[in-house]
Amino acid sequence: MTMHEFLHQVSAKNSDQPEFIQAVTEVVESIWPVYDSNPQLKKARILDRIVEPERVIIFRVPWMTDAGEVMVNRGFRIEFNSAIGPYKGGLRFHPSVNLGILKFLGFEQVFKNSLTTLPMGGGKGGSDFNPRGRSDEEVMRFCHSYMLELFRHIGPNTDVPAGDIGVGKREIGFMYGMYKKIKNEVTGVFTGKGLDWGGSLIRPEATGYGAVYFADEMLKTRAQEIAGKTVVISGSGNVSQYATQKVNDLGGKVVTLSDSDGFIYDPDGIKGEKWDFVMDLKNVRRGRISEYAKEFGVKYFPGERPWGIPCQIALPCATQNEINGEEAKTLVKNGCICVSEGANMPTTPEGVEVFLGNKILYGPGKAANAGGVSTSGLEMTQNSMRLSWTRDEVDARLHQIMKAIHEQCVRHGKEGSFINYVKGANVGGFLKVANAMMDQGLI
Ligand code: NDP
Ligand code: 2IT
Repeated sequence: MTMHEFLHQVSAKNSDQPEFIQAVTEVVESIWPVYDSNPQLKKARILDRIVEPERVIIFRVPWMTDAGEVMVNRGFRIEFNSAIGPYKGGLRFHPSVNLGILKFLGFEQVFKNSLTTLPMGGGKGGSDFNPRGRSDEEVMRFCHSYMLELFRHIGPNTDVPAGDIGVGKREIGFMYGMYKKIKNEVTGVFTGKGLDWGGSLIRPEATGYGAVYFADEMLKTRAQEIAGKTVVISGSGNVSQYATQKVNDLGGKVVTLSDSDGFIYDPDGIKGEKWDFVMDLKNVRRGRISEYAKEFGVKYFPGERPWGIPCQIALPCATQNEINGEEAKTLVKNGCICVSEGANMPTTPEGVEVFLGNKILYGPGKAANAGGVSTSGLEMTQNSMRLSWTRDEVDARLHQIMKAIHEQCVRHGKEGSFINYVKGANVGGFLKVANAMMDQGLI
């Protein structure tokens, strides 16, 4: 079978799942030469098996609003691949969530987790529940109901969920609490837990910090550094907040943040009390980024994305397909030399082509944002040992893992003097999982 025949088959089988087809196409295009030259992998039909989740769980989540109205959402967990460890990956609560989006995220997670150097398989889950505007009590009732079904499918050695869009410490607390009550067990079944109940230092920071560490590693290959550079960031949630903090620590200047309603542009940099304001706005008051513009008298661009603002470094940290081909061209034209993806698949295939074609430093999400799940792996280790490492110890391990991921990308992605991080991440992530599947036979 040729690559095109294979991709055609995947598209035909999943025709209602464009994001999943997009993620599979990117991986398969990268790894095909390796796959095609290995008759054993082909005979074992590793690719046919790797694009099929081991298990998909879909369930009803009924809950009640504060006003007494009955609501029904759809819950999911995709247990994609356990060849190298328990299923591991976040839960997303967002109205756009559907089977195809979670399958794309679960598929990416398989390769990402493989790159982390830790023994974690890939999974993802979530719901089309929209937490926006809901009270804490409503969110609690939803999370409890969600866990009343999910509990039977997960476990500290089976499947370990965490956060993603719309799921942070609050939601994990409610879900973990219900799991503990039903199972009568205190275990590391979730990561991203609160510090007082089994969480790890640095886990909240890890994805944002990791994406900046990865950018730093990429820049070093061209004798460049973050200090003195202007950085454009999208989103204003967990990943964006700590990416901003780390850029500031390293002497760069972050000039934008966004949410789904628009972006703010602060040419003086989002730091100090301005960063504190964002933390309070987004994590305590759960308000909109437009309030930043009012508070500090800067420009707000409703309904727009920040990619038209000139920068040397771009960190997309909001959601999938948030940089299209035109926006990628604009970034490059304005002098952007480095893109490190905090979000999962934020760049469309046309955008990726622009970045690779212009040979800029382009770190795809499955490498650049792997610091989050890596630190989740470190949280699992601490839970198993029943002890907690210091902030410095976890941060040092995170930093070391990001360097190791970068090295794998260089090893598998070198094309002359250019490093194709897309190819490097996909081939590196694939080989470990494929070899593990070969060792375990036809299951
Ligand atoms: P949060 O929920 O904390 O923040 C998400 C941010 O992105 C918000 O500012 C949100 O704006 C914005 N956003 C979400 N959906 C859209 C959309 N459709 N269009 C425009 N803006 C949108 O999530 P995280 O920061 O945790 O996650 C951000 C990205 O990072 C996701 O792609 C996630 O998969 C990825 N990621 C997260 C990891 C983690 O550890 N949390 C690990 C690795 C990757 P609004 O409030 O208006 O919705
Ligand atoms: O996309 C991701 O890697 C995450 N949302 C984090 C997953 C995790 O298990 O920490």
